Amino acid sequence: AMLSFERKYRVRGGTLIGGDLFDFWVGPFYVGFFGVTTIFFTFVGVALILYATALGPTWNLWQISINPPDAKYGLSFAPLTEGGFWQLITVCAHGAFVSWALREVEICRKLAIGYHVPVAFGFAIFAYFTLEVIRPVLMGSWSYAFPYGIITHLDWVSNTGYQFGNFHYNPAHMIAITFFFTTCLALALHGGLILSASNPGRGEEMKSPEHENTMFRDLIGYSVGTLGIHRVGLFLALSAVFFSAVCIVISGPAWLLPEGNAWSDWWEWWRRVPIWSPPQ
Ligand code: BCL
Ligand code: UQ2
Repeated sequence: AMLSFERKYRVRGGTLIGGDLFDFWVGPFYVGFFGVTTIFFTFVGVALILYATALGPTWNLWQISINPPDAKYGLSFAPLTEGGFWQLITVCAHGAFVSWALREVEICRKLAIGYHVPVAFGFAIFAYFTLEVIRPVLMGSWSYAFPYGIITHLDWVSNTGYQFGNFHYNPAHMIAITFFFTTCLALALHGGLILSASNPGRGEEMKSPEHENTMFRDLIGYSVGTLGIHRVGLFLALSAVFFSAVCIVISGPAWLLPEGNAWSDWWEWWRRVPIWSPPQ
């Protein structure tokens, strides 16, 4: 059922492609050209996963894995059962994610709102693209990409992590994690603050943003403001994902890593800072 206020937002136009052809809704969902392509890539991708699994050794959900090609195939096409399925599924995944983002764009255009949501989702797609395409291409082989499996992708993370000494010493990984944790801090503060003002006791009135501002002015002498906290939040979250992409793309393509490929050794420059290590 359509909510009473929804009708006036269900306007024609704003499509990027296809004109009015797919400009309609199915129940609550906007369809659009990119809704059709999202369904297409998702359907083909999932069908390929099921087919590759059927040819594989197990239906145990935890053990299913569709692996990228062996290093010997470099950046070329591999036979289906030797990584070819992984390659086709990866194409479908990118198709589905980008279609989803473009469908968000069309909805934003219809509503005449900003593109913040698709831009934000674009950061997630960028992280995935970095893992599965940019880094393997820079390293010369699809074999460096992560496999599609529950346990096996964890094994990949673990192996890749230890391949570079100890990933905790990767400076971009440190920054990414710090942004993830700070995002949680910001959302806990924000969620807590909003609920504290909007859950009045029985018979009392809901409190205003002035109360929200004052809570933090009293506490730390500063309030970032009701709009500001959302800017801070989006910045923190996007930075977390961006530095994640950085941390993995600098692990392998050997621009920054010292001899031996251990991130712990990268910090040698810090030990040599002249303040505590004066030149002899
Ligand atoms: Mg680490 C990566 C945290 C320890 C090795 N690590 C990451 C980062 C993040 C992190 C900063 C992953 C987030 C990300 O990229 O999102 N690591 C982290 C923390 C610790 C930690 C907090 C900790 O110890 C407390 N890491 C370690 C240890 C190493 C290690 C020391 C292993 C031994 N870590 C690695 C390696 C990697 C990370 C290797 C990475 O490659 C990874 C990274 O940086 O990747 C970029 C980005 C988000 C995405 C990629 C998701 C994209 C989503 C797409 C676009 C949409 C999907 C839709 C979906 C299919 C739909 C599903 C439908 C529904 C089910 C219905
Ligand atoms: C705030 C404010 C909100 C908020 C929050 C704050 C009235 C409803 C949470 C407080 C936020 C601060 C001080 C910034 C925190 C920064 C980081 C990096 C965690 O002032 O305005 O609006 O929700």
